[in-house]
Amino acid sequence: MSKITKVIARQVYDSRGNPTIEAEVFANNMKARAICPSGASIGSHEAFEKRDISNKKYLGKSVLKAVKLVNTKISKKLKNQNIHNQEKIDYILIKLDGTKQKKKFGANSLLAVSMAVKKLSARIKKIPLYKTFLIKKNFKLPYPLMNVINGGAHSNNGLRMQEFMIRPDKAKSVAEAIRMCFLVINNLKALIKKRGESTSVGDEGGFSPMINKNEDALKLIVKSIENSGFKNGKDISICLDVAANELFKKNKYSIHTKKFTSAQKTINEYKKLINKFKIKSIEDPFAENDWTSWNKFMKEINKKIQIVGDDLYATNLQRLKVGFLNQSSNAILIKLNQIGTVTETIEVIKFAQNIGFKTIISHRSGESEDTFIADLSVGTNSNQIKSGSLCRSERVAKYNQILRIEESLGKKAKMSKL
Ligand code: 2PG
Ligand code: MG
Repeated sequence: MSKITKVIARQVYDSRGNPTIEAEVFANNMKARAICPSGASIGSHEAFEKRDISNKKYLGKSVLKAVKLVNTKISKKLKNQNIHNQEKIDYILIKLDGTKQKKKFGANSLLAVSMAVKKLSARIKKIPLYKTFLIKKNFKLPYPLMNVINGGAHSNNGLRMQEFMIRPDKAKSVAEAIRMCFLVINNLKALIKKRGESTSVGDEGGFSPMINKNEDALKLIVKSIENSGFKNGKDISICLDVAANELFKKNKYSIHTKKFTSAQKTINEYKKLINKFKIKSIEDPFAENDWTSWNKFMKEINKKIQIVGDDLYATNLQRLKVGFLNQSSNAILIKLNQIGTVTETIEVIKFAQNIGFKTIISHRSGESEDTFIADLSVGTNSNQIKSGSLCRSERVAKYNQILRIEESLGKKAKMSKL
C-alpha cells in the first residue's frame, strides 16, 4: 500500500490561454500531476466546470476557488488513502461533492486530482500508464480522427459545422496513419493558399479559411485526399462533428444553410452529403435532447456509417443507457471532464463496448500538454482518438504519445477494427 501524503493544485493556462487547474499528488516520495481540459461547445448535461465568475481580474475565468478546494478539503480527505485504489478515491471525490453535476467542487478540480492519482499509481508500480486501464495485453491502437478544417464555435469563419475530420482507414499502423494525415494536411494547405485564403488555424489546429459553405470545405478535403494519392472513402474517409446543439432553435436546424429547417429535411440533406462525399462518421448530427431525430436518422442510415453521440451522452452512463434503448447512435465520444472522474469514465467505456458501441476518446477544444487521453485510448482498446489536427503542440502531443506506445509494443502492435 502506498499512502497519499499530499494533494496540491495550482492555476495554469490552457491552449486558448484561459486559466485551468493542475493537480499534483504525492505518495512514496514520488509525485504526478495532471491538467484538466475545457470545452467551447459544452452540452447542458456535462458535469459543471467551476470558475470564479465574479473575479473581474481574470474576466470571470479564473479557477482559484477550485484550486483552494483541492488544497484544503480534497487534500484532507485523500490523505492516507491507498494511491492504487482509484475507485475508492474517485468515490470519495464524488461523495465529497455530493451533487449530480459536480456543482460544488466542479468537475475540473475533481478530474485533475483523479487523473493525477491514476498517473502516480502507474508510476509507483513502474507500469506504463496505458497498461493500467481495462486492457492488459493484446492492445489495439486507435485510428486518429484529425480535424483539418475548423468551423462552428472553434473558429470565426462562419462555417456551420464545427469539425471536418479525416480518418486514415487503410493505415496498418499509427505511424502510417499519421503520415497519411500529414500528406493530406500539406496538400490541403497548398489548396487553401491557391484560393488566396489564409492558412491560419483554429482552436484545434485545423485550417480556418474564410469559407462558409460546408460543401466548399468538403470539396477542398476530397481534393487534398486525391492530390495525396489516396482514394476518398477507401484509404481515407471524411468524418464530421456537426455540434448541432449550436444550430438548433424551436425544433429546427440551420446545419446545411443559415436557414432553419425541419429535422426531416436536415436528415435528407445529410444523406446527400454522405453519398456525395462518402462520409463515414457524423458526430452530434442533432441536438442533445432531440432523441426522436437521432433515432429516425439511425433507422434511415441503417448501419451504413458511424453515428457518434457527444453532447447527447456527455460521457454519462444514464444517458448512454437511454440512447442505447432509443437506438440513437452506434458510437460514443468519451471526454473525461464531461463526467469528472477516471472511474466513471471507465464505467461508461466498458458499458459502451459491451453493447457494441465504438468508443472514441476525445480531447477538448481547450487543451494542454497533458497526454493522459492518448494512454486512455490505447488502454481501453478504443477504436479512435480525436485530438485535432497535426498542428499545435497540445494536439500533436497526444499523437506523439501513441507513436511512443506503438514503438514500445513492437510487433505486438495492432490497429483497432473500425
Ligand atoms: C467536441 C469538442 C472537441 P469542445 O465538440 O467534440 O472537439 O469540442 O471541447 O469545444 O466541446
Ligand atoms: Mg463534439
